[in-house]
Parts: sequence; structure tokens; C-alpha cells
Amino acid sequence: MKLCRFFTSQRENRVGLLTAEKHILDLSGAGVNNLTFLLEAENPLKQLDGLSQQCLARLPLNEIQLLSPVERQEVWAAGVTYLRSKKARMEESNFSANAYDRVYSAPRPEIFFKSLPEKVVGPSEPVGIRTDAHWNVPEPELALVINSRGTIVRYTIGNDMSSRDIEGENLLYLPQAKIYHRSCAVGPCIVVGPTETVVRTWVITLQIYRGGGIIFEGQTTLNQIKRSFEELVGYLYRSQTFPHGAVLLTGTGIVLGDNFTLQPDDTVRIEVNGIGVLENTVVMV
Ligand code: DO4
Ligand code: MG
Repeated sequence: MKLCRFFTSQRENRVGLLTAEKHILDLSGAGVNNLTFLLEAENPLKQLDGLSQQCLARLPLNEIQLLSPVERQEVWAAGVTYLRSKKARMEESNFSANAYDRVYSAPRPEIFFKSLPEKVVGPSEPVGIRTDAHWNVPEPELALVINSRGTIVRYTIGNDMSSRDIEGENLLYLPQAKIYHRSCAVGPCIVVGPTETVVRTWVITLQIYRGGGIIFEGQTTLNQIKRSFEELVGYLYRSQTFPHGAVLLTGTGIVLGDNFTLQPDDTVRIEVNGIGVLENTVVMV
């Protein structure tokens, strides 16, 4: 089941289910106008199953605009969860190499605040690169959608945009490298149903387009994530409350070459085979 938020052609904010025939089942006809309500349900899958059998309006995808499936959830991110990410960060900075090495194998994972919900960028909206950075990259990541009780309601795609020169200069600059205007994209929908075992068989692919051509392509399987999803969420929810739930990006396993930096007008396309595609153009912010 693929749950999404969208604007109608009249720019009305709605919640819908993406059907296999690439239509949106408009859940407003069943009185559902809020995604959080479904994520907080005792059994979201059963509820969605019931809704999908109702006779509701079906809107063609080209008549609506998909929005980020984040309403009031804070977005957090885990880091150094793939061996590839640990190695890249150690190469990027002599100063911080030891910290990355240690956190990869320490019991406590790296988890940092990424975005307020209202600042999250949705599908087809631009993501940003900082004017004061010269090494800007996308970080394609599986995102866990978690309800207020700490249950992983399911999965979407996140882009943890990062300025690696700022991050590499000094670990204390991490918030500036990670949190700025348009630095977090989430979407296109939330997939409810598959277990972690199934999700770990999926592949995440990053493609970057410039001037009509593809200039980077890389992929990794989600099974390369070192820690279990429950372990990451367990640490996020320790001594912390999320009244509306939270979204947790699970770290990147695709690292671009040291000479690669994003430019304005590039397009970042992230695909997870069980979820869909999150695509955003790049602007300077
Ligand atoms: O500590 C640096 C950030 C790590 C990160 O964002 C990742 O591994 O995805
Ligand atoms: Mg990241």
C-alpha cells in the first residue's frame, strides 16, 4: 500500500493511495484528510485495506501534485551506518576520522536532527546547495516513518543533502553542513506493509543528470545497513517524545567521487525499487 499527500488541480491538500494503475485514490471521500491519523492507527495496514475497497474518486497522476508525506513529524537522520560511508568520512577529514571510525562500531549510533516538518522539500520541488560551500552532495537514504508509540509504520525515501567540505573541516560544523534551506527532501509516498526482511532485499539507486545527460549513477542494497531498524529507532526514542511521530533517515551507502559536486539545475533522482522515485532539481540557496 502506497500512501501519499497531494494537491488537487485546485490546490486542495489531500491524502490518497497510489494504485497499481498509477491513479490516486482520493481518501477525502472516506473522511480521511490527515496522514498522521492513519499512521497512528492501531493497524494502519488493515485500515488502508478497508479504505482501498471503498468506492472513491480516482485521479490520474498527471492531474495532481505529490507533496512530501510529512505533516508534523520532525525529521532526524542516522549516520555512518554503512561501511562505505564510514570510509568516505574518514578520508574526508584527518581531524574527525577517529570519531567516524568509533561511531561505526560503538553501541550508540550517530543520530542527528535534520529538519522541521514544514521545511521538508517534496517530490519535484528543488533541493538546495549552500552558497558558502564548494563540495555539495546528495545522500540517498531509506527513511523510516515512525508513529508516536515508536512503531515503524513503514518506509519512504529521503535525501540528506550535505556540504562535505564544511562537515570535513570540523565535526562541530555538522549542523551547518546538514541543516540549511532545502537540505532535506522526503517522498514520494509511504509504503505500508513490507517487513524489514523484505525491505533489506531492496536496492537504492542514485542518478544525477546535468545538461540532459547522466553524470553519475550508483546503487547499493539496503541490506548493507549495519544496524537493525529497531535499534536505530530505539536510540531515537530514548528519553525523547514525538507526539506526532518522526521520520528517521537511515544513512547513506552511496558515496560520490571526491571531485564531484552538485551544480544548480542538476537533477537528483533516487529510486528504491519497493517504494518509487524521489526526484528534485538543485538550486543555490
Ligand atoms: O557524520 C556525518 C554524517 C553521516 C551521514 O549523514 C550518513 O552516513 O548518511
Ligand atoms: Mg546522511
